Amino acid sequence: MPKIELVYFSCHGRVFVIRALLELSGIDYEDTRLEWSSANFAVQKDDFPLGQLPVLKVDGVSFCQTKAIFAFCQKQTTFKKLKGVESLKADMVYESIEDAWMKMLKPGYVAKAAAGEDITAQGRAFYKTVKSGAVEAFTQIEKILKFAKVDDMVIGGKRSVADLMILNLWIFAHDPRVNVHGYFKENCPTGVQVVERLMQDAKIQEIVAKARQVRYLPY
Ligand SMILES: N[C@@H](CCC(=O)N[C@@H](CS)C(=O)NCC(=O)O)C(=O)O
Repeated sequence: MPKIELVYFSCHGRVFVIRALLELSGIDYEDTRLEWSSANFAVQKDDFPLGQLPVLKVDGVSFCQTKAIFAFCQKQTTFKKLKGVESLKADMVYESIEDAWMKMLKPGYVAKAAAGEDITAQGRAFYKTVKSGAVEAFTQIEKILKFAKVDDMVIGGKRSVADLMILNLWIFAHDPRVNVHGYFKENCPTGVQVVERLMQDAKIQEIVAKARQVRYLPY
């Protein structure tokens, strides 16, 4: 097993599912968390392949790009292997959730950029805008879960990254700044069932309890 270090900020941002994957598979890795605006990040920025995070160091060699890191970590998991169509379905659900989530986030980034220099005003604009897109996003997620005939697991009997993506959205919705868990509950009841099923696992409960102590985004 190679020596793995995941370098990211001290928030969930792009890596909640990646950290959860590694932890649930019992993979020993160094979880390096830098402060968003810290001297530490500024000093190391030039050492990162494109000056951004996440970066995965494998036996000391750095790699960037969330999707590439995710794919690598997915190959290391101890999750039951999915068959062809199961894998297609899990990926379809995962990608659909990501699309709906990005559609909710993007106008928030536009509003944040237009809010001027004040970081508090930026945060306010971001979260207000994101909140206004939450019902549509969760309704869309429910639609794909229903289409995929999900009950309480995306692939019955096999945990997949699609289940973790739903948990990721649930954690995002419960972040006190985002605060859209009521919309999640109302508009994505199948997602709630998936989270409740995941939460029957003590390791997931531990991951969730720890995750809820951490901000989702740095602003
Ligand atoms: N395409 C890259 C984008 C990475 C990215 O935008 N990282 C942000 C944090 S989420 C970052 O490092 N921002 C700090 C900076 O650019 O100085 C990926 O998917 O990993």
